Amino acid sequence: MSHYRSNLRDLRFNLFEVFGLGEQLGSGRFAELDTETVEHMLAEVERLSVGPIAASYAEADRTPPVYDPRTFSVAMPEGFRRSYQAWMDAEWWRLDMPAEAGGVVAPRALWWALIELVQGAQAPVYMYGGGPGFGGLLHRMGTPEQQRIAEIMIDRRWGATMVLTEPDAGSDVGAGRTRALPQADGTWHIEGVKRFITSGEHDLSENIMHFVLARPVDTPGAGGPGTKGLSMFLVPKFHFDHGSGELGERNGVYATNVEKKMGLKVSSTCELTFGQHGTPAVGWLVGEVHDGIAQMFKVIESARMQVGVKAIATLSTGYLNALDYARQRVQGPDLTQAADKTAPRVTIDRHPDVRRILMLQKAYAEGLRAVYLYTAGWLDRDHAQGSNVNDLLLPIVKGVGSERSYEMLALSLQTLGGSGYLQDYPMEQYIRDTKIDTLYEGTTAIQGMDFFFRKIARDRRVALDLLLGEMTDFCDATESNADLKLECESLREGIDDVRGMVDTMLGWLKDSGGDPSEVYKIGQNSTRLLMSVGDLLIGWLLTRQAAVALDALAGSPSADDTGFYQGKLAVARFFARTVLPELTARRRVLQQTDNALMEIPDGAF
Ligand code: ST9
Ligand code: FAD
Repeated sequence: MSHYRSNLRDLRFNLFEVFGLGEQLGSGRFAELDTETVEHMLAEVERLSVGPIAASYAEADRTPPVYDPRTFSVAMPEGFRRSYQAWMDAEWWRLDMPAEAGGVVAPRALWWALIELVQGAQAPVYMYGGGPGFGGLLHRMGTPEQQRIAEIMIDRRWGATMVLTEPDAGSDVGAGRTRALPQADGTWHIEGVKRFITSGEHDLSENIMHFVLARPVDTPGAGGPGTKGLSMFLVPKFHFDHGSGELGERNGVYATNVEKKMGLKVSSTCELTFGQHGTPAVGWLVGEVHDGIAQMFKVIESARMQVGVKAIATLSTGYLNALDYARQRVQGPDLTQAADKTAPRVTIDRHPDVRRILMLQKAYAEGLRAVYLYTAGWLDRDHAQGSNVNDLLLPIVKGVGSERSYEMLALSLQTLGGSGYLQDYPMEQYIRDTKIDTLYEGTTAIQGMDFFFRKIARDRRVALDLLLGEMTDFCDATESNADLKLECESLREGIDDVRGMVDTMLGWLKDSGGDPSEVYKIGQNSTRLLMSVGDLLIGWLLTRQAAVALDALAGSPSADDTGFYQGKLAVARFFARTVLPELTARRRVLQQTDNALMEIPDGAF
């Protein structure tokens, strides 16, 4: 039986009933899609995910890729190869590519919904399969010759990587020392060592295109310090004919190590060495412009979304596995009959504490799903409205999505008691495979700082106010409904708490002009703010769902739908009562921040 428990019902509820996807279809940019086609896509990708994509999940963990240091090569496990091939052959990845590069234009929320299914089943299938997506991006950014290269990458399904990190340049990408030396023929020779490169070497595709950040030397006007001095280069594993795509000699980029990791073992994480084994690593400057960090952030934005959705997808299957178990496992009497040693034993989902952790998992799994779908939806709305709400929300999808999913997956495992600790169930692998999501693509601390400094302060809080305005409008329109009064009250308090936190932090930022140490107070609180806005968003979206569910219950839904909609009311109320009130305490903690933490002698830790 598949480890993967999908939640297509909730995906369809979000897409069609809450966010009105049906109204976007059949006209304008999505003229070629209708509801029936979209339903078919969802069902088909679910079938693939639960089936062949999930099939090798445990096997690929227990028998991970094998690295051969003599040939610098990596052999992938056979089961995983079949899962990967099933995804690539189905060609759904065309929905993420521009039409000019052979893509099919589709709403972003639909795309990410499909990717939740794939990643919940086995995320590395999507990660290794990212090559055509990189090709699509190259098609947008590259010169006409590079657009041809992009077509080759897509046609031949080449793999691709994003290559930023070095031993001394992790969060601080601008500390990178890998150099790019200009050649007379217009190419560049790349020299240096990169580390932790996902999909850096494997045998799933005939070629791998590395998208590498390096610092040009001997180049007027390029190559200064920090991230702004970095340029982006295409460095293929094998040279190839730029017209036909036919493979040529090996290029001088080699995987000189593959890391042994806590989880996500089937994803090869490589040290890549450029130009140090007797063969130059030849590269081409992307778009013939020295604009590397901005170009790489196009990839990073997509990858941050991917990482958040990966974590959220895993939490969802973790929760549904836990729920199945809790409905079957019989242990202990009902609490009201605890004194009666002859009382009948009940399934553990009757125990208040198990119900508490199940409902918390449901709240975050379904709430975060709504958050990423809402965020993706802004890409289509931003298109029309020109705001930055999608940018604002990316660190929430990535940072809050990964932190809460990891935290909640511990509760999924806990629900199974000792059995959860065994490899008989997928929980321990879920936890190991999800920990990475708080680390790569910018750690949570980096997401928190990005959220405050770039997405709120630098944006002069325009996007944030737009978002909080939508929440307030919702409360105005909904609070007269007695069934949602309590939820709306909690939301209003939460909005007020978030405004208070942001005002205080912006005040510190202003004061830091006179006293630079004031900025430390922001640094102590940026993750707190990120997590708090995440909780507020979840609370709001769960309440929006509850409003839709109330309307649906007023009709005559089927028995299954009745249970589903009642669940939406229950989870919104639970979150409003047990989580949102925490924002007031967090605001207090934030507002009483001083710099005592920074003044503690370093040796006192
Ligand atoms: C990694 C990979 O960890 C993990 C797994 C990958 C799996 C791959 C699978 C992918 C599958 C699918 C892919 C599809 C591909 C393509 C599809 C495409 C559609 N937003 O603040 P400043 C820019 S990889 C946008 O001064 P510092 C901006 O240009 C490793 N842009 O920064 C800015 O200039 P300006 C991941 C942003 O102090 C410039 O940077 N590593 C943003 O110099 C400088 O900004 C990390 O993520 C933003 N949010 O450097 C590193 N922020 O201001 C984490 C900055 O003029 N560290 N820019 O606009 C950081 O993010 C740091 O904060 C830093 C700091 C490096 C940006
Ligand atoms: P550090 O930057 O050393 O951070 C250590 C700690 O300090 C963290 O808690 C961090 O939050 C904190 N910290 C650091 N700087 C600050 C600051 N200014 N303010 C507050 N806190 C800070 N990279 C690629 O380029 N391509 C890939 O494909 C890729 N895949 C990866 C796959 C795996 C499995 C792993 C483990 C890493 C991968 N990475 C990749 C690298 C990844 O992006 C980095 O590990 C990550 O950005 C963090 O860098 P670091 O590990 O050097 O940690």
